[in-house]
Amino acid sequence: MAAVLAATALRGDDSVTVPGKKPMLLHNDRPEDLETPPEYFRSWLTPNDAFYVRQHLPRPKVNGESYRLTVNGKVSKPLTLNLDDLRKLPQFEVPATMECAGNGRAFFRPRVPGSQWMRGAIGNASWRGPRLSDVLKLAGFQPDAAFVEFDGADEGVLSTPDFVRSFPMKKMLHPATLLALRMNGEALPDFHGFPCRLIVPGWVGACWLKWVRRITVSETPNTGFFMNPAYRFPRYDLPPGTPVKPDELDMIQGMAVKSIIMDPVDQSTAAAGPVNISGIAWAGEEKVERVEVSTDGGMHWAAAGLSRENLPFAWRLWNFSWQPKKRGYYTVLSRATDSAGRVQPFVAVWNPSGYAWNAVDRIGILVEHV
Ligand SMILES: Nc1nc2c(c(=O)[nH]1)N[C@H]1C(S)=C(S)[C@@H](COP(=O)(O)O)O[C@H]1N2
Ligand SMILES: [Mo]
Repeated sequence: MAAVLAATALRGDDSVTVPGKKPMLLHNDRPEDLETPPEYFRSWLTPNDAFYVRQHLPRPKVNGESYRLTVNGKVSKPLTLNLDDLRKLPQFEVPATMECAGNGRAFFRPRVPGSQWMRGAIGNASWRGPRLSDVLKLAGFQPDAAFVEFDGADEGVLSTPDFVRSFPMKKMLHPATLLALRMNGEALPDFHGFPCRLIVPGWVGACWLKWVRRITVSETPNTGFFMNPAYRFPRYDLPPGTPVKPDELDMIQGMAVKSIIMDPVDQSTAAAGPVNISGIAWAGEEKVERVEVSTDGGMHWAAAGLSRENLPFAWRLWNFSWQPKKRGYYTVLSRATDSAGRVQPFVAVWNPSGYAWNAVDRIGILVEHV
């Protein structure tokens, strides 16, 4: 009985404390999958100790002194680099938002299996380290090789294969694609890939390989589990609840346009006076151009104020001050538009793995006094 109770508590939305982290929402405890609680989305940079954690395999503990990075495959000078070699290359700083492909999975109907992330499998950090392209140049990469494969220090276990993935050369040569050694001014925490992780700005979290220790330039993409069927999206929209043919799936790359409401909390009661509605918005490789808010279920929309900094890859904070005219229950919606003209849809595309949830966000709020 005690075991059953413990398991229930662990799978619920209760917050837990894990060494090195603020209380987080727990989705899995071995290894930890931790969701960021809403209050941390009030700052543009998400603190390292409140940043969400997603790991498929037991977390490796890498020693910085003995760490070696191997660069091989279609290269003229295979390399073995240590941490100092990486630190001596020109360092670049890129603020970028990382979102798990499964963020928002809990909202799909019919439900889909997998971690039931709500709004918080996302964070924005300032990443620093050498450009991947500089490391590839050092190794004399063959420029017509179309893919770069990455393996981290985490290793496969019985039920889960090793986390190995490869990405198109074009994105790997982008000047914002880094091998990050630092996160928000600190060495990368173990949870986030110490000592070295791949930063793929604008692309979903599954591309941001942690604990990188092997980079292989290749002519063909990796074909392991984490390339296919994982992290793929149906090429054609499906009736919700139906299976998909494996050869009708494409790799998920860029993040969708999306906004979420952080304040007020869903199903809360507003204090008297103006109600501050606020949240965040992001758009993968595009810039966020506009966020609109409706306080009447979508009949009328008004523009929210956006934080000034408008970069590709990084989210913007938004807010909207609302004075309700009468008491009652209100449905509040938010929707973002990006620099490519993409608008956050009312309906997210159902898919069997529950990826890329980006429907207009929605909360309910009770106003008792105006
Ligand atoms: N080596 C390795 N890298 C990984 C993963 C992993 O399991 N192993 N998970 C990926 C996924 S699915 C996500 S969403 C992000 C999560 O990064 P974070 O834990 O730093 O938030 O890391 C990615 N990189
Ligand atoms: Mo993820």
